[in-house]
Amino acid sequence: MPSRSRMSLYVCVVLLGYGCTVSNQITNTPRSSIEQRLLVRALERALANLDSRPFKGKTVAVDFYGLTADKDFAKEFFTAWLQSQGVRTVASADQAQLHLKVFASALGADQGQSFLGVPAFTVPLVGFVVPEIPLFKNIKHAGYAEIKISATDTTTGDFVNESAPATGRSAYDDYTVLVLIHFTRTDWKRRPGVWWVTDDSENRIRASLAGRERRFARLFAYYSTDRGDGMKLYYNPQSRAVIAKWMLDECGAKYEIVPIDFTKQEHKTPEFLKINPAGKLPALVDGDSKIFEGAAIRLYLGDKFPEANLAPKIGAAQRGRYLSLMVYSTSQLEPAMGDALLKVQPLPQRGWSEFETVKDVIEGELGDGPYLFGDWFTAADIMIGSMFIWKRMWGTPPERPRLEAYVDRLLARPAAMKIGK
Ligand SMILES: N[C@@H](CCC(=O)N[C@@H](CS)C(=O)NCC(=O)O)C(=O)O
Repeated sequence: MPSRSRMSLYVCVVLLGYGCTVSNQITNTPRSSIEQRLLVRALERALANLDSRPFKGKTVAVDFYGLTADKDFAKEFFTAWLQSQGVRTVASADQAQLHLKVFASALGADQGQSFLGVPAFTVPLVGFVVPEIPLFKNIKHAGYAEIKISATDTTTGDFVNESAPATGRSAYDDYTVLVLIHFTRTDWKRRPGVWWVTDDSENRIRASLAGRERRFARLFAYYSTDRGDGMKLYYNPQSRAVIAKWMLDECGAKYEIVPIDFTKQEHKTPEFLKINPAGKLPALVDGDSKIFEGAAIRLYLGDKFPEANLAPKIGAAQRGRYLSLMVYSTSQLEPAMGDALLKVQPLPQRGWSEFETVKDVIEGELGDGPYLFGDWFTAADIMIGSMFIWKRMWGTPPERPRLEAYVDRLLARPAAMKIGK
């Protein structure tokens, strides 16, 4: 007689064998609270891209047009924003200097879903309903707002100004991941947390996960999403391509390594120069996109893999500081460190500070850490951290203690860059 656990395993196998499905669908639904938040965020971001200066200090009357049920809310929201920008609004066009026609040509939220698992179905004859069992489910919600203002003079009726369309986007994704692990029934133990396991398998799992359960679940999530299949990283283990590889691995990306042999000048062949005209590594090819310069690769991947959460999104308050640190890394830190290691006297006219000053800046940005954005590890840590990791490998005397501790923390990450591998 099969045990209960075996029976349930049989049921799973039978269901998977017959009912497993992968589906992709886009739906439009009445506004859920997620969609409401997405709309408001997209609207805020579109407004942040609008130039209110032509209307500052003026008295305006607003007519708002939108092909959407959310138009009344959007009108009030827009009017409040105008007022916060120092624009006076009045209800009647007679009392206004300008008449603003505001077109919300797009204001909506979409939802896309991909599903891997057993869909809900009714067992024939018995009528028993088996509920949906997701092994993996990825729901992507996206908000979009586009706004354009056309202004006329209320006295003369003359057309005064038309703004360019300002757009805002927002996103919210959620995943369901079911991890099935089968162990023997003997010596079961309940541990706070997640697992029911036997003693020795528990030790093995705990050792390999070591507090990274969330990361483990994320790996499963990526399994069914776009992990960049088909991307190619042109690579040599003795080059800056190891930093690009670190970023790809932190993203959970799927990619192919194309080895480049420097001794055979493979990075100067006509084919490679079509990918990177500078004839250097790293270079990344993603479909029709060819990306060269390490910083560009990190920026590209940070945006391509929003699930990996390695970059503040466009429109987020931290985005500006993030971009600054990304660029600072190659335009100041790298050449300043190069000067120091090669004992070259830096010239301020060349656009970067001397290494000690750069270290002051980075220590200041790091603060109490552990990363440049506090607890949040981002691509900026890969950019800046990789330089100090590389410096340590160069074999120079230890850096300032705070920077050394930062390097230790970064090297403890499983995906951290490995020179020579
Ligand atoms: N700023 C470039 C530097 C690229 C670079 O200098 N790469 C070196 C390897 S670390 C290279 O390909 N050197 C070979 C050569 O220039 O011939 C980047 O970050 O991508």
